[in-house]
Amino acid sequence: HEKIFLSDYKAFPWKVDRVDLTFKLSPKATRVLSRIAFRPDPAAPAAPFFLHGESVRLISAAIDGEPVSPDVTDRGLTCDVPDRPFLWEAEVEISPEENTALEGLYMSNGIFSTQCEAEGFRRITFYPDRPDVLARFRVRIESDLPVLLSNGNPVASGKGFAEWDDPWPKPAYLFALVAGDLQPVRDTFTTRSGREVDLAIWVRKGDEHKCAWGLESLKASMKWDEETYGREYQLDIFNIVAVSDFNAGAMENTGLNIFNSALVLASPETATDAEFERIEGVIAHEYFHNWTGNRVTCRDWFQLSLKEGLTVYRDQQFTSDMRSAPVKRIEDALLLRARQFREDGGPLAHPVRPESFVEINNFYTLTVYEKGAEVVGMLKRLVGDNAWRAGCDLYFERHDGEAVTIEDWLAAFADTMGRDLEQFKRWYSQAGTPRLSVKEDWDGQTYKLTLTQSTPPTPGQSDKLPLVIPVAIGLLHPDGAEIVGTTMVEMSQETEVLTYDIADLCKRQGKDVARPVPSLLRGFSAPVIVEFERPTEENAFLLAHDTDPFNRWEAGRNLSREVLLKRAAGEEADDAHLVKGISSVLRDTHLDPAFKALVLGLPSEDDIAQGLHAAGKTPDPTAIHAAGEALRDRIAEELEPLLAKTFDENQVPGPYSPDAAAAGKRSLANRCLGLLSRRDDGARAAAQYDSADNMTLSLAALSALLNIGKGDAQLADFETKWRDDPLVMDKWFSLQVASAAPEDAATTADRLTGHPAFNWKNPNRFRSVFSPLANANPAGFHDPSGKAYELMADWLIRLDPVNPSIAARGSTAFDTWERYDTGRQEKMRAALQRILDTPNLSRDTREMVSRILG
Ligand code: BAL
Ligand code: ZN
Repeated sequence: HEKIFLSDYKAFPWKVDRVDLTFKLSPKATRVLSRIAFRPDPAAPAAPFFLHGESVRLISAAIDGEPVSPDVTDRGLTCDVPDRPFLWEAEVEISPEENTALEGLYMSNGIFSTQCEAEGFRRITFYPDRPDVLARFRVRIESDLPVLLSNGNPVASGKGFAEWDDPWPKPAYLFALVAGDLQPVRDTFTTRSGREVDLAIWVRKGDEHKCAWGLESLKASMKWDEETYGREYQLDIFNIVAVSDFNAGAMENTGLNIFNSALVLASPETATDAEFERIEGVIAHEYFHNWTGNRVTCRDWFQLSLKEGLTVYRDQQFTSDMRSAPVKRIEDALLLRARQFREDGGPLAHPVRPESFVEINNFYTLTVYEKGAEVVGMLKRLVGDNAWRAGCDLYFERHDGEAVTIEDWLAAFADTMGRDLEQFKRWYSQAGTPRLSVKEDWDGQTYKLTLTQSTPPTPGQSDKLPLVIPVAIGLLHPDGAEIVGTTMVEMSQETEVLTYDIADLCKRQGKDVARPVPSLLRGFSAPVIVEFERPTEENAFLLAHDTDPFNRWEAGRNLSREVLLKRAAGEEADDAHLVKGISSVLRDTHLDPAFKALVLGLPSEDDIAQGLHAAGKTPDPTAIHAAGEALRDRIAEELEPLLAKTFDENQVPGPYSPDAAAAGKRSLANRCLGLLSRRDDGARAAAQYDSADNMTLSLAALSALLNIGKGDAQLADFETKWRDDPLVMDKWFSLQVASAAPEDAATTADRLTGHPAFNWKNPNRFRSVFSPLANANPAGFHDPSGKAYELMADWLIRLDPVNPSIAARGSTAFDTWERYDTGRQEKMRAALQRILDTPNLSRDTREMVSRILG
């Protein structure tokens, strides 16, 4: 399988003026007629005429009405073409029903649906399937199905057909088509220039009551993008379709977003608070792509983060504005550290803009998305709010309707600011998580901080250069007050020394001269790991006094992390500061319940494994799990009355609302419930399960029960109640794997794969068992028996020929093998080798497993 390189980029030698497509839909044999107007592009280098095409059967082709016989391979076709504008016509046949990979046109539960990003359009017809080829699409759909949708505006319809026209040139990856027996739930939005846009979410009959939140979120997103970025929507119609078989979360096709039903359908009875928040964020994300991705798109797939990092950053800003900014920042840092730092520190590490790939589907990663968003956030911190908005405006103005690069993006800011961003650009090309080590010097008068940056080697990149790192720093006086407020230090050298005349500062503020306590990387101002050994007392002090909410939380996290790191390595650790700190936070009436809930959450087991590995130790997942369980027992025992009081005080009366305040209270109460269940034998959880009128409460109660080895009756009740709701049943599957005792995790997952409702070809259901096995139950996945490794490999091998992209993604379960003891390493490598040795393994999985094995 050939590797594709960024450095090999060449423009396509033709422009496409128009694309006319006719679909004669049929599950087994859909005919697609294409009429494409090509025109030579004198600015592009000459090359043979090549159209991508995979799993499409060519019936006939013609140029300007004359039949032609192109050379067809399994990747596309070449053909002799005239040296002037010409009309290409082709008829092909495809089989949506046999398309289990869910790329191109496929069937999901009787609905025809498409997924074309990144390279799915070539499974629909022969086409220059690359994002820098933009064209106007007109689409005719012929079918007896009642609802026939495509991008843009509806222009004609009648019995058995509908026609759509998208006036905005777009790359093929944004093409979409949906046909089926769907019901619309409608609303409208009036744009700031006074145009009325018809909104609809299309669902299967019976799901109409789950659309209100999606529509609210969509309207809020449209308004926010007008107010925050001055970006207005251009079409008269915006459709969202919910489909139950979908590889990813959602897709931003112009005017016709297609969503995994899990990320759009919500009712209080079926979706948790976290899901409401996520749906709001993903609806916003896909909507924001209208400008960052669709109207200004990517020149090639190496530039993926140009649209994804920026759009994630924008959806993070949106959620911060709709909810709590500090809470959102902590949630984003948690995700980044848990998943992106893991990726960046292992065999799959790659830059935000990769330099090569075999299968682009394998690069829809945490690095491209989440680290990409951090890079955008750093850019904003460095240029400041005004230049940020001016730079964005310039970017949109310059490039509307174009396919561009990271260089074009940065040039908009360089030109706005008159500032060179060449060094900053290294964030896009250099992989690995930078370390920021900090040393203090104090002579009784002057306080010095020495910051040193370094980035460890990553596969294919041994030498690293210094980055531009915005480091937000504050200093606290030991009396708890701030003596230096948040200052943004722009680090660009390997080492920077910051000097503070503390004697003078203290005198001017009427304080005793004393060594200050530094609050570093406030607000998580850069995606780096701070290496700074602090006495436990100092973390306790910052947990009580830091004015920066992120670092206040971070200080609490440092306390629990220190205890867990030591205990998981078999060392003694005193947890008195931690318990006292949690107690003070719970008692503090000024703090937001959502924030308190985050402080009550302990670091994940993978986080501790990462920490031990970074310290040169071999993590033992079983010991890490045991340390976490013991610490939860301790906190529950020490703080039982306070937890009970907090639980009682954070009950939310009245009808359910997914707003941030109510969700924050439920989150805190549910954290307390999890701990209290260790003391009351599950009495409160059982009562909550019985009385719950929403999924947030019932699922938390069920989880609390399963975590203490109880809950069989409730689990059975849950199944009876929800057996006809697949999205809720996904939670039922997941929870059992996540909360299984480590030694039972593989057996539980194996048993669940035998459940009659385990439809493994449905990505959500497959993931409902295997994602928690890989991610939520590390001690179970790494059980020394190796049973979970075996099970995972068996299922990835089975899934690969059916859905390669999901199988390839699943293989990341093994990307930490290098961290562990030789016994586990050998078992993991054997599992990976077994996958690699499978005949006809997909390009997707082969690339991933080869990279993981190194
Ligand atoms: N473009 C793929 C789905 C998303 O990131 O929005
Ligand atoms: Zn996106």
